[in-house]
Amino acid sequence: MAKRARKTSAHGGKRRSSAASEAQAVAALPKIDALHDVPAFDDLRLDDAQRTAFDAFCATAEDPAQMQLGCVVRLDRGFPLVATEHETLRAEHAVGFAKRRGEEEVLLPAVGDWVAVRLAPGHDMGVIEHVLPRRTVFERWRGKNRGERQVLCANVDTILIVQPLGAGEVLLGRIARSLVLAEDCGATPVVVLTKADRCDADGLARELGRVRRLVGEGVRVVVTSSATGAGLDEVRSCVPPKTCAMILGESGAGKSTLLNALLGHEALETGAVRARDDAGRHTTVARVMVKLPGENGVIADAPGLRSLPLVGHERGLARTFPEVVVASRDCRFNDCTHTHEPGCSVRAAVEAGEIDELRLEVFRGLAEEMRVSAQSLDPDIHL
Ligand SMILES: Nc1nc2c(ncn2[C@@H]2O[C@H](COP(=O)(O)OP(=O)(O)OP(=O)(O)O)[C@@H](O)[C@H]2O)c(=O)[nH]1
Ligand SMILES: [Mg+2]
Ligand SMILES: [Zn+2]
Repeated sequence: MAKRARKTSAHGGKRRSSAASEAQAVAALPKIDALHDVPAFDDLRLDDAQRTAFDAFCATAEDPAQMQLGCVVRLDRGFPLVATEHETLRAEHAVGFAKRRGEEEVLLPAVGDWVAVRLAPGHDMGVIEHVLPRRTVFERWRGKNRGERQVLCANVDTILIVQPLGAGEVLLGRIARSLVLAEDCGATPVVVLTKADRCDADGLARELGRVRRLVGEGVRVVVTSSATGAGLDEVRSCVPPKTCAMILGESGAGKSTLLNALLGHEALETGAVRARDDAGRHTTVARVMVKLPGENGVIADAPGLRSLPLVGHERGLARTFPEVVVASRDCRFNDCTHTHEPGCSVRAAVEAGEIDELRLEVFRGLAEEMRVSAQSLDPDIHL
């Protein structure tokens, strides 16, 4: 079993039974040597602010010589795998992370995070002491719990929004919601329509037309089939070297299968969908980053997400529907919902053919959801 670098780990100092079960958990983790396609330190981009923050942290740390700079490239049942300049190692969280949990917001490391990790001499397990500032962060609100957010990927450049073809209509509402979240965090969205082999030419043209109408000209749409290999090079071209993309979509959408096709071998586990409704069975549980072969970047796989609530994502909404926001500046009422109000310049723009009615409809749905969610989070806010 791995020796700990310090006694002051988040899991340390507890009753023996919990220490023993933690030891079991660590022993059950995939062995580093058995993992393939794990990104190395040089595959990931560190910006100057992050480097400076690491140096500043080391300047105040005990035994700075033990500190290494690394990137979290996997999370298996909560245990981070960290790629440092010198090696790739398992790590746990310093005790501070556990203590502060539940009080103020704590930066628990997510996949993609740059961290300061301590490795004491003679130990093979590191301790993450600090999470460095994030360039971008993709997070989602979980359930109805006030203030509970889950970071899915840090320092992400591109969000690959996956929707499967060949199982009824592509869900435009889901794509729109994903666009808002991607834009909100400052990542570039790309829509990836998977399983094109399940769809005939007419069906494909129809679905592509619907998606195009929704996303407009500014967003790239890629059609792929992991069965025939179609569209794979186009996906690769969305992930240039030193960039990180995250794949986002419902369970069964074909995310892990697409990654395997891009890698050229079965690196990630995949699962059958239910014949009845094409839903997946949440095959992927770990958060895993893989390095694409050749001159390409890194993609983070993630478990399928059923819900993507919109809470306070006004910036993302405005970036996704800029024409609606611009037109709404001339509405008579500040809080115009662009449904029935007199003097609504957004509806006027739709009537004049300047704004697509479909886009306005989707915008209204998402804006209304955000008004409601803001009220349920804070009853004192009435929008
Ligand atoms: N026909 C066809 N089937 C596909 C394609 N891609 C994936 N599938 C099938 O879709 C099912 C689900 O694929 P996964 O890759 O496990 O889906 P996932 O999005 O990773 O699902 P979770 O890990 O549960 O979130 C599997 O049975 C795949 O074989 C494709 O391009 N064509
Ligand atoms: Mg999967
Ligand atoms: Zn209006």
